[in-house]
Amino acid sequence: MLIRRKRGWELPESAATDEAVFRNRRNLLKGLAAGPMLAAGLVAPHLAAAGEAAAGPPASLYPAKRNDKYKLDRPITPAKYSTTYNNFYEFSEDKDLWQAAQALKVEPWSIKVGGMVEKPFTISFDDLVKKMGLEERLYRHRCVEAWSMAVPWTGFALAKFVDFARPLGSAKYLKMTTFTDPAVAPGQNKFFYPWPYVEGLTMFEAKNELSFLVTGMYGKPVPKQDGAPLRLAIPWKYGFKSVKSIVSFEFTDQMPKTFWWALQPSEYGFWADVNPAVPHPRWSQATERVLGSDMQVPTLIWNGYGDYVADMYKNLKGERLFA
Ligand SMILES: Nc1nc2c(c(=O)[nH]1)N[C@H]1C(S)=C(S)[C@@H](COP(=O)(O)O)O[C@H]1N2
Ligand SMILES: [Mo]
Repeated sequence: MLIRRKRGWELPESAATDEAVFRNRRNLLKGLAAGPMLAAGLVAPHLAAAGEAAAGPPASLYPAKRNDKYKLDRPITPAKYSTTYNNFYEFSEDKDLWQAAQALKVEPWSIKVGGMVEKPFTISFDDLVKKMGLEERLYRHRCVEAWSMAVPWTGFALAKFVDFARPLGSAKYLKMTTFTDPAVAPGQNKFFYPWPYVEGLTMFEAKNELSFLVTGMYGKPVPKQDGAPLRLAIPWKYGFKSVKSIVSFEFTDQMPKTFWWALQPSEYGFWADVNPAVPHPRWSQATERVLGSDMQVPTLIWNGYGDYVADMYKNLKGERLFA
């Protein structure tokens, strides 16, 4: 008889790492591990506080000017929570992976742009940042596991990057891929995951003004555990669409087989737009836990960004938009 092994992704996050447990574990770590590790010089002191791993030379570009158009309806999540409670399966299925993620080398970092474009090219992260320029935006982030945060991201509009990449008119989707390096990312040795992590958007979505490529967080380069040096922020979709540590952008006319969709199609689809009325097969999406507190707040359709995005979906009613 086949004995089915329980895998990390089969647990709702709330069961996998209850935050109280997580906090206790952190305190334990602080008391037991961090001291000796700091003493041994294994962890830079500034990392021990909030994992503020810096990426690359453009540090001088921070903090970037805030674009005040995008307002929050709640306080900014303190960095000590959003930089120590992460989803990054390349490093771990647990949330306390920020130390493990420091193994990622983000400099130099090159980015491939290809597929249905006028001319494929490779560009360094540093050059790309110089070309695009940076701004800060306050966005909410809603994980499919029913927790949320509110973050000042630094970066540039994905629409601006799309223009720069010069896709062909026949391109329908943008496929984005995370690095592959099992030597630094132990999760990538787990064969049952469909590595590398791939995400995708339709061209309409990619060009929506909210779609944002992130290089920074809290006015500094984005920490490794949060997706350095370049990640996506798509605030109206579940968090797994916001792919981290991107190395490739490919324009295509085929809907990309995204990571979670490939792994568990009955639970995670391509669209994954936030909707409190459509439960996950194993839990409700009606409310969300505010990261860093025990507060539950109602979840909003499109995570509250309907004014910006609802029109894109008017003619897509037949699609499974909300899962
Ligand atoms: N490459 C990669 N990108 C990823 C993930 C991942 O495991 N690997 N997790 C996703 C999920 S489920 C969420 S909620 C966000 C979490 O981002 P954060 O750790 O900065 O909060 O990253 C997304 N991007
Ligand atoms: Mo998530």
